[in-house]
Amino acid sequence: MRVIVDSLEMASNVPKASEPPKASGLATIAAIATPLGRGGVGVVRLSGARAYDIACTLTGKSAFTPRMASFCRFYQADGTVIDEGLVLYFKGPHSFTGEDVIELQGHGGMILQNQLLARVFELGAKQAGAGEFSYRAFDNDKLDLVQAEAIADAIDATSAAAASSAIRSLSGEFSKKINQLLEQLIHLRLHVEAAIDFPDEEDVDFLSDGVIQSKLEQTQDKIQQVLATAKQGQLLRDGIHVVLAGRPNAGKSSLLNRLAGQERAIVTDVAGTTRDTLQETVVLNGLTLHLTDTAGLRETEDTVERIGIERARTAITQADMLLMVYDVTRDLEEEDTPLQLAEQLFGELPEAKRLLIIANKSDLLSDLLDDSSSQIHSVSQIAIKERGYEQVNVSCETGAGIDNLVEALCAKVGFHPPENSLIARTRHIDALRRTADSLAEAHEQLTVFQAGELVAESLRQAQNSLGEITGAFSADDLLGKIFGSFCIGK
Ligand SMILES: Nc1nc2c(ncn2[C@@H]2O[C@H](COP(=O)(O)OP(=O)(O)OP(=O)(O)O)[C@@H](O)[C@H]2O)c(=O)[nH]1
Ligand SMILES: [Mg+2]
Repeated sequence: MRVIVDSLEMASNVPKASEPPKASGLATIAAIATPLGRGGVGVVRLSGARAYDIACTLTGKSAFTPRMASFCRFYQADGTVIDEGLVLYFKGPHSFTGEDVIELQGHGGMILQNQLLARVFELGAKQAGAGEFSYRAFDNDKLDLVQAEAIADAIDATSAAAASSAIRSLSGEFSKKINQLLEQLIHLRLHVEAAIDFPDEEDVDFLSDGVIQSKLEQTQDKIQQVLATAKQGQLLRDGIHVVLAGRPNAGKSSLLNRLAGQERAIVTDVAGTTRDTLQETVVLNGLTLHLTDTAGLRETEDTVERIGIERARTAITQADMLLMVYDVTRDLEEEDTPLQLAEQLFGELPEAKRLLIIANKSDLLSDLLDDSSSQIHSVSQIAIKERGYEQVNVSCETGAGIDNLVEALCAKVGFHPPENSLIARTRHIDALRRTADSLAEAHEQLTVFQAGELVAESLRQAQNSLGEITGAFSADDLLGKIFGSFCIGK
């Protein structure tokens, strides 16, 4: 990029538009594209048919060269200078949105940026809505839906792995997989339609000669592969909600602090220390964990503690994963098995895939090994394993076992991101599942009933569901939902 410093033009602040306004139904939009606050540089971005003229009037320059940076002053209508900085011009369709785009790179300060934006509005631009730049890029076929979503996901990424996966999706890797599948489906549909239109051609029954069935099965396999990749991508993007629950004094807050690597929650030996729920997000082994520490579960007359326990119960019902923390010394003394304890605490035993039993204070266990508690321990361990549950022994005091806990957590949710993972959303998984369901239906209609018309219909539905992912068949309300969650200026 070359910086053109045109001092002569800088000196002249006579508003001058160099090109006639282009006809366009869409307003020219503008927004501050960088976070508002103190910063070296702040960017106001414009897109639309009038962006170029607005930049000319704002700077008093008569022309900008596409893809070159020009150093300019930005003027108010009365000729006073608002700020100075670079103007970048991307001529449509060779721009992010596909329209003419101007970027005004001034100084990053709230007052300056707002003054610049207000001036741009005065010259005819309109405030951009959330995600409106990206929507225009989508509308002008510069991006498909998966890529547009990947922009928002890259911005919001909470881990390095999520960010690089989002960038891979943005570069079109995920879309390519979906498009290859769509192509495969379209071929399959053509075969089926031909078999319906030309039954028993040359004594061959296309529906039952096995070719369509094997192509269909190949497509089903591919969908399952993409679904597996997408599930990893969704875990990468969204992480999981983990609730730490248990009796008072079990060490829940100590565990939160251990996992967070800082003294986030108050820890004391007073039972009932934690009253309210407390959230902390951490990234461990590449997986984002949204942790919630809760009040210890017990009967109490204390009003504040009771409200805390109610909140704990709400958090428990909403968790992807429950860590039931128990004090291994105390519960062994009471001859209480961890599964009985979990049942008592949660009303019923949660599903095995949602529960991880954390035996805390294992550093104190050695003092107990000469009594019967070690026996109880191993008996309860067998019961836990037999019923598909898992227990991890930790010491929040020493940090022992914490790595095993994180590994067990990743294994439980099936998180093992491949080297080149791609970011994905619940929406994509839902569409892939519906595609897989329609293909399964098609398979049944083909192999059990040889019902060509119904096979064709199921394949059509499969294609529609799959097409939703990249936006080939997306409804307007879905688009509104997707772009509405973007930040302004993107
Ligand atoms: N020896 C030992 N003590 C621990 C361990 N973990 C926690 N403690 C102690 O146990 C006590 C209770 O710990 P907390 O983390 O406050 O327990 P909690 O489950 O959050 O308790 P409430 O907030 O009251 O429900 C504190 O004195 C901790 O120092 C551990 O692994 N080993
Ligand atoms: Mg606590």
